[in-house]
Amino acid sequence: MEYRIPKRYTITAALPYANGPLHIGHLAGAYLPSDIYVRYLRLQRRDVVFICGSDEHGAAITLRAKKEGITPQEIIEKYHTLNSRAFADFGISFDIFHRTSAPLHYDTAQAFFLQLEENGAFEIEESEQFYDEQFGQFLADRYVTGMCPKCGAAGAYGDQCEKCGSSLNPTDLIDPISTLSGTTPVKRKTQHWYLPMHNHQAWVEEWITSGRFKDIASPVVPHDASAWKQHVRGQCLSWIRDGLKSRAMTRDLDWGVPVPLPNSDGKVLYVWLDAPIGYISATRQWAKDHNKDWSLYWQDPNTRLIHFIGKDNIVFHCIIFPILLKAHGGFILPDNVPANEFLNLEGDKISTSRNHAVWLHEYLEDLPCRKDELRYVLTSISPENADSEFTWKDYQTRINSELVAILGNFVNRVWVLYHKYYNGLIQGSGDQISFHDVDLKDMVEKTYDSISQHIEQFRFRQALFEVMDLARLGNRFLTEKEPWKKQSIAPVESAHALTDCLLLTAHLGRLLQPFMPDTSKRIFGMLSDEISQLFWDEPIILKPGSQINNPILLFEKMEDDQITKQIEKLQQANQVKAEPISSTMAPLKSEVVYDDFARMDIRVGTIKEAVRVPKADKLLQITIDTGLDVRTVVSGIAEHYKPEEIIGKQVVLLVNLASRKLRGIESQGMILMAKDLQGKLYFISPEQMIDPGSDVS
Ligand code: B3M
Ligand code: ZN
Repeated sequence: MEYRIPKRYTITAALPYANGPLHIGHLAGAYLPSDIYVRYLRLQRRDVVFICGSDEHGAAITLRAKKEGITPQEIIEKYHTLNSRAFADFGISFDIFHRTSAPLHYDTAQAFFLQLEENGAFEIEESEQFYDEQFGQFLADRYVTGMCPKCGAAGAYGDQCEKCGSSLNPTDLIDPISTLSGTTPVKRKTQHWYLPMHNHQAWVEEWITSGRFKDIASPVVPHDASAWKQHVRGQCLSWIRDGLKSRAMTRDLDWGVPVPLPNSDGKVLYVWLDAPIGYISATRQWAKDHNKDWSLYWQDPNTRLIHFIGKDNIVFHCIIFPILLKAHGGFILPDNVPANEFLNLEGDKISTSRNHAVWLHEYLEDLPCRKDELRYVLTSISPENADSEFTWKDYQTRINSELVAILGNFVNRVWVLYHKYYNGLIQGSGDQISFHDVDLKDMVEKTYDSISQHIEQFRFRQALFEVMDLARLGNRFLTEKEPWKKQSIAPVESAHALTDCLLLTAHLGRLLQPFMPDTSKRIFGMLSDEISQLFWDEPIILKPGSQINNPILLFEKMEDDQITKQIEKLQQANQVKAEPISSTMAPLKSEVVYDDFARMDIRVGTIKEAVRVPKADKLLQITIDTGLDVRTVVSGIAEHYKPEEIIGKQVVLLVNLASRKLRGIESQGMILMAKDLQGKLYFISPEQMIDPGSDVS
């Protein structure tokens, strides 16, 4: 498909809820594909902005806060910090990782809502919503579960059934239960602003099916519906053929962007109205930081807007958000939404609640030098058009039999032979080396074209396979030319063959940049001190007579014990969730008098640092600001909390406990923890951040 290159690109990746850590399913679903695509566009010197951030509203956050006994604000602080650090450490190259709790987002979302209201985009409806009488609050979508009316699955949420993907309204559920109190909710009248999506049925259907949108100047790149993935268009069409229905765009919640209208106390924007506007507010923040005009990236038809998401977000990005953008007016619509399917893990769905996941921050702790290996494996098994499966054995096999045995081996052979015969001095004449072997040259050029086509069509695993095929070709070429045999009888031919291979490694380095940026950098570093990146169209200058550097091993083999450790870790994690430790309630202790209690000095403290105690699985060494001083406390919570998880948390501690040495560390005080019947430990924290040193009595 030939088309003019768009003037600029806005690439968004789904804003992860700030209510839990990232796992490999998130990476395979949206973040790795989008990062590959953006890195490629930058190498093509295209004007691109890569947008992401934390989705910090919605019932999922308040539910998690209630579960952990902390505030929603503490939840989002913890996970926004954890996730933004994990993305950065892993190398997902967002131009901005913003957040929907930012004031600029509130301004943007409320202005967007007011414009919709002014345009008459809403219908105000009074409806019956589920209400939890015990908690005295209306129940938003995720606060209600029940049997899915479509497929009969238990545990469907009020807005969506995870089993069959159906989008639901809470009142559709059979035998609904409040997730707050576990009781059957009652129905109460409440007023909300509804988006009458049926009024948009005609143009949405036209837009999704015919591929050319009529009454906005068609974007530079034809909205080629055929370029949309089959499963994406299929889900949209089934939604459309079901008939688009009105959907409430506000909720009765105390956590979210307040509705900016009179008589709307206690009402916030529906999270799926709020969050996609987070892409716009993030772009505004980025533009402010970089002196750019944000509107060019959202309101200029010469910009190509592409949303990278997982399949559970398709209708929100392909139908609801486009309707909102159109109803607001002046915005471009997504040109493509190349949603991925799901990644499964060791024969089961990845599940946060069952702790069945490979967490990104833990992977980076356990295997810090294996970022590109994970990028390689996840791209090779990317669920681009169907669910796929990650297993640690397959991870090991792909590293050892592909990265080590093919790519790493080829580059290493070239370097060893080049140093052996030429001491690393690049052979040839003229300003730069070029291919002697015409077939090899042709193959390389064809591969660039083919890889570009695949990437432009979001076929990243095929693109990566073709890079690896080029490395296989290099190994075959080297074996056929066998310079180690012919060096003495045909030195010129051998020099040509080895120099062709050297040039081929430079092309491999360039082609790998979107997929495995660290590996590319290492190949470039072996070739020359002057090359740190190679644009797609840039000539590769390797001067005859210049010196290549010493070889380094691109990849280490993955040993069995490393894999066994990861598999056991996953099994233990499942065990912890699957067989909760049953314990009885602690017996009542003997009576004390008030004076006994009055002698204890109990304060609120803020955790400033936390580290594991070497060779002590249960202990953390924690630095706490007690308001009186900053002190060290050793606490037996390492099997329940990771150090990075508790930074910034406020705790209650006994500050006048006689200090004692634990594993050689002076511990001054004791943090008070609650232990539930399953043996899990919980912090006792004030309901909001208060002064360290506040007295507890
Ligand atoms: N946070 C859903 C998710 O994390 C939602 C994406 C919002 S993108 C605007 O799956
Ligand atoms: Zn269902």
